[in-house]
This record gives sequence, C-alpha cells and structure tokens, in this order.
Amino acid sequence: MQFEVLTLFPELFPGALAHGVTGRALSAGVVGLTLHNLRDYTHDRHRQVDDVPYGGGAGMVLKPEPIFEAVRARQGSGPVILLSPQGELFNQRIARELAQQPDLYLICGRYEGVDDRVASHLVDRELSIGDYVLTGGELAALVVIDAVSRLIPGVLGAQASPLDESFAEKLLEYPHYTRPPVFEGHAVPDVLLSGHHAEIERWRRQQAEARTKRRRPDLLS
Ligand code: 4GT
Repeated sequence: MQFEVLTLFPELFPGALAHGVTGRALSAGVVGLTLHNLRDYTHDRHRQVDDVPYGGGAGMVLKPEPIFEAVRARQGSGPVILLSPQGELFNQRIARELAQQPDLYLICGRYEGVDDRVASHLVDRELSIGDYVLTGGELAALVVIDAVSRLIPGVLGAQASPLDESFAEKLLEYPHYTRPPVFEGHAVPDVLLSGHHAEIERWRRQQAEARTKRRRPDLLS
C-alpha cells in the first residue's frame, strides 16, 4: 500500500507512524509514505497557497489551483481523498475498503478550509475522523493511514489478527487482564483463571454485549 499525502506541513509526517508496527511496516517497505508539499505546486513569487474568502469572513481559504495541479501530477490510480469535518464519518468498514486499494492520495486542509471546488470536482471521497474541528487535516490523515495500514497483510505480527475484529464495529471489546491476579485489592475475574475455554468465550461475549448496551447503545441497533 502506497500513501501519498498533500500537505502544507510535510514535517508532521511520519510522526506517530514512525513507531511500533507502522514504523516497522514503513522500514520494511510493506507500506510506503510519500509527502507532497502543496507550496511546491504554486508558480507565483510568494508561493501563495491561500486567499481571502469570497463573501467575506475571518481567515483564509486554500486556493484550488495548487491542489488541482498536485493531484493531476500524481502517479497512483487509487482514490483521491480530502480529509475534512464535512466528510463521511470514517469507520472500520471504510478502513477495510481503503485497504483494498493499491494507493491512497490524501489531501490535508489548513486555515478556514479548502475552496469547495476541490471537494465537488476533484476528489473521489471526503472523510472526517469525527465531529470535532482540528487546525489541519494532517492528524486526520495520520489516523486514516494508521487504521488502514494495520489491515495490510504483513503489518501486524502474529500477535493480533484484524479478522478477529470483523465484529469490532458492532460490539465493544471485552475487558482484558494480565498478571498480577490481584492488583491493589482488585482481582481478575475468576473465570479467566479457570482454564475453561468455552466458559471464557461465553463470559467475554456477555461482557462485550453488556458494555456495548451501557456505553454505545447506538452500535446495537
Ligand atoms: C477536523 C477534521 C479534519 C479539520 C476531521 C480544513 C481546515 C479542515 C482545517 C481542517 N478538522 N480537518 N479532517 N474531523 N480541519 O476529520
């Protein structure tokens, strides 16, 4: 999987992706990450990427021309994605879809936003990582790259299979415990120490359902 990121702040990458399993995958070449500086697609003396908003208002808007030029110069054949709070809500199903692609081209906005002709006439998909506002799309791109990367064969070790998580968007995880059996007076549930695998499975399922009902009832309907 090849990730291409268009940004005004390429120095924010690889960031967290340089560490742990994603870091290993990048070093091994199982996934690739290429940064494109939006300013490199300007042609004026001041390398201007933003301009005042039509209709007035505070802040600046990213100009369409450098973004269109950058996307038209891309090598890949996969989808072009704009990260924005106006996008479709990113989830595990979308991560699995994106993991099937040979490459992803991710556009990160800054300032007050991006000229809307980018969303309406250039990109294939607009994604949001949640209902909150960030100072830029870069952290959202890092989140998408992390979630998609761990679904690429060879990125996760034998430690965890992303297949086990096919129900991850339907149910919250059951509680996990490790040693010691009693910590500051708090004991690990007996069933987990029993060695009775069928009972452990039943307990975990029941815990996952009870947690989901309490914390995320929206997932059950
Ligand atoms: C939130 C998200 C995102 C931003 C999100 C354009 C200017 C958007 C700053 C950018 N905020 N991008 N992708 N929830 N801010 O995904």
